[in-house]
Amino acid sequence: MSEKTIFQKIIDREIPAPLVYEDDLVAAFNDISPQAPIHVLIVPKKLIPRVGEALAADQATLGALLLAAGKIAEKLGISDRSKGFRLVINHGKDAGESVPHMHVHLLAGRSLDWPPG
Ligand code: D5M
Repeated sequence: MSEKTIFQKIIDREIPAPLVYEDDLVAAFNDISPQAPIHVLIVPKKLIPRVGEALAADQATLGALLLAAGKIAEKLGISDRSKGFRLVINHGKDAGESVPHMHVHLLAGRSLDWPPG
């Protein structure tokens, strides 16, 4: 059995982190190193190391991640088109992945550059 990821420890309540959102399949908490005024990480409770390694059996979990993003945005008052938010998933070295437990970054609260760096 490999070592739990830092996100698994948060989900299993072994490391304290207030949850912004939780349902049967996903949990969300604030990023420790925020890149925008709002920076939430939405994480599957069952480990998927990275999005490109997700299986057909993970389909419901992948959908739950995006549905959770919409609910969190609504709760935070950023779902109106006059505000808005960005979702980011980093897969691998070139994308800057640092935690091998798939997660969706929800970024908002400022104007975000495009293309990303
Ligand atoms: O993003 C991994 C993200 O995880 C990065 O933005 C920092 C964040 N992080 C790392 N440890 C923690 C803890 N303990 N709490 C909250 N956020 C954390 P990646 O896409 O892999 O580069």
